[in-house]
Amino acid sequence: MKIFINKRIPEAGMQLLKDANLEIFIPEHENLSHEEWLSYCKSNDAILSVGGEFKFDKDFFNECPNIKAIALYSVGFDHVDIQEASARKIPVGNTPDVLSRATSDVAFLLMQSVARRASYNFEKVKSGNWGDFDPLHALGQELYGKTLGIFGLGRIGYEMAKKSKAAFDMDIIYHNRHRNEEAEKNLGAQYVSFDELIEQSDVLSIHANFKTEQKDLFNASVFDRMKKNAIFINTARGGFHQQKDLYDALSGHKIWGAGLDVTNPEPIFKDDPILELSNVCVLPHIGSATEEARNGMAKLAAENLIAFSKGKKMPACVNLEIYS
Ligand code: 8YV
Repeated sequence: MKIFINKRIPEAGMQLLKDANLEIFIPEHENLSHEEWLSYCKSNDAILSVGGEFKFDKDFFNECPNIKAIALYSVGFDHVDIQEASARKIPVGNTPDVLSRATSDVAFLLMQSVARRASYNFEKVKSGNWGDFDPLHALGQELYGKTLGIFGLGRIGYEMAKKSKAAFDMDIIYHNRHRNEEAEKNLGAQYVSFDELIEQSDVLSIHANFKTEQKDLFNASVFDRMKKNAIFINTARGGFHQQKDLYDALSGHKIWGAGLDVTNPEPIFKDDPILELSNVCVLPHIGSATEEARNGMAKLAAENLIAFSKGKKMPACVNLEIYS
């Protein structure tokens, strides 16, 4: 089985693939054009796919009939048409669990950074404008006992809720497709409607899997209904928020601030006005960027392909229905 890997991944995963004697192809340069991407997909049997810039849509599957398995180097699979893959019996593996701590750490970091106005203060210091001590200037807000609203309480959301409860004794409310009994039992999390979530949260943090129909779900009408002191955190997918509406809400001080590890579009343009705002903290999609998480992702992606090569079920498969 010939595997195409579009970008180098940590050695922990490469070693597993080599030990399993799988043939690996990695292009010499990493910023592939769409044509190069397609030509490599056509000449290999499986792909270990890093990043979300190339879509696995119907056209892809029609053009690359050789691809028999897809191992994503991500937990998110919004760039894959799962129905199409399943119709062709192509297993799609992802990397859940191993990045939950790292990604929720970034949400937690952003929550505190925004609450304590880290970007604003950091810029002041960098520009040589430390300033005199002023009892009234650059005051942040404390998170103790505040309400954290989680949109999508799965593995990452649970870790975020756990940390916030332990550190700041925050009250956890959540909105999700399913009730999360573990979070209700262990963290006292309370299930609420979407409207209640946006109206009651002091911090609103998104941790759901993104679906196309959720594009711009967090838009002007949502920001208008949030508390004036609310902090909006998105570490999931930029598509969830309408960035112009978020800009208006932030510049008009309709909400306190926002922490983004994902943007819309992504990457964000240097001249995007949102970067000018002092109540925003933007990171370049580094949620899973720890050695531990990336090693775990590399190993799990490799294990998914190794299992496939042996005719076994992928250990982390998004479309398990293909095995029934
Ligand atoms: C990945 C992510 O690093 O797992 C995800 O869904 O967003 C990140 O952890 C990124 O998608 C690169 O593949």
